[in-house]
Amino acid sequence: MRIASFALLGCFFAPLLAPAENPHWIWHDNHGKAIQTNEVRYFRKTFQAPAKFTKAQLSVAADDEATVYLNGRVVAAPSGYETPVQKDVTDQLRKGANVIAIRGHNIASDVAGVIAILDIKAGRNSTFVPTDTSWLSSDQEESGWNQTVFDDSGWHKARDKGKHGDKPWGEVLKFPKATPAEDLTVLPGFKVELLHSSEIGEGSWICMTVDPKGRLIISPQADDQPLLRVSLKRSGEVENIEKIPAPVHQAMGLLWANNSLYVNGHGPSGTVGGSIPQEIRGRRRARLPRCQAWTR
Ligand SMILES: [Ca+2]
Repeated sequence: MRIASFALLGCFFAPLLAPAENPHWIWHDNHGKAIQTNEVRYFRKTFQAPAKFTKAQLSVAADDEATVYLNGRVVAAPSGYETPVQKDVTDQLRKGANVIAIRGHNIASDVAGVIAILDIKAGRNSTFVPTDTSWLSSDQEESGWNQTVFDDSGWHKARDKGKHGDKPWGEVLKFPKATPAEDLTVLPGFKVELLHSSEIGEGSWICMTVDPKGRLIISPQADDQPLLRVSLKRSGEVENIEKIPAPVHQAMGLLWANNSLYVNGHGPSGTVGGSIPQEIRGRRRARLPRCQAWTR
């Protein structure tokens, strides 16, 4: 029987945490007073980023909701501890001094907390910034509290409310993993050898084609996520993923033919079908074409 082997591309996040980097739930130290309904508390942590970082991924959850800032810019707003947020924050990270800050809001009950971990990658090495009692907290919103330059001498150490995995929240930051390849059922004559999980910012992959160089052109299922070009090693593992700066998203049809990439997806003027010009396909930072290029 002929066996056709192929790689499958998954659409789920990989687990993020190693035990040594386990973050803790934290909240403001109310010195014995019960946490109140609609209580709002502020948290901040300054840290140094490696000079040559390549990627930064944030995972965060809140009981009951939070706004997360990186160097003063909002990067995430989780709501409900069962629905954590995972976000690529590479663009908001700076070399050297940074500050991550969280405004936590307890909507109901006397149970409250925020939990987060920032994974900063520099090549194969990771530096982690987890929530713990080294974070500072305050019950007052002060001007500049979420900025790097801020006098936090009047703030106090956050109170530990339990490590990641503890009750009542559980392992909220353990994101689902793609199904193991051996668990998939395929048609006779086919075998799944390798399965790749998309990473943060790459979204849920819904459509794929192959270009003449053997690279995969992939569309995530979101209007704010670009098409991706995936280069594979001879072993089938992902070697490189590039964003294609074309103004078309959520492709439900992709085809490479006649030296062009044909797309059926969301364009600037709605759902369209068209071909992507060479300057978009071949360069990473090409000028965007006018809308007309997408509607013919
Ligand atoms: Ca609560």
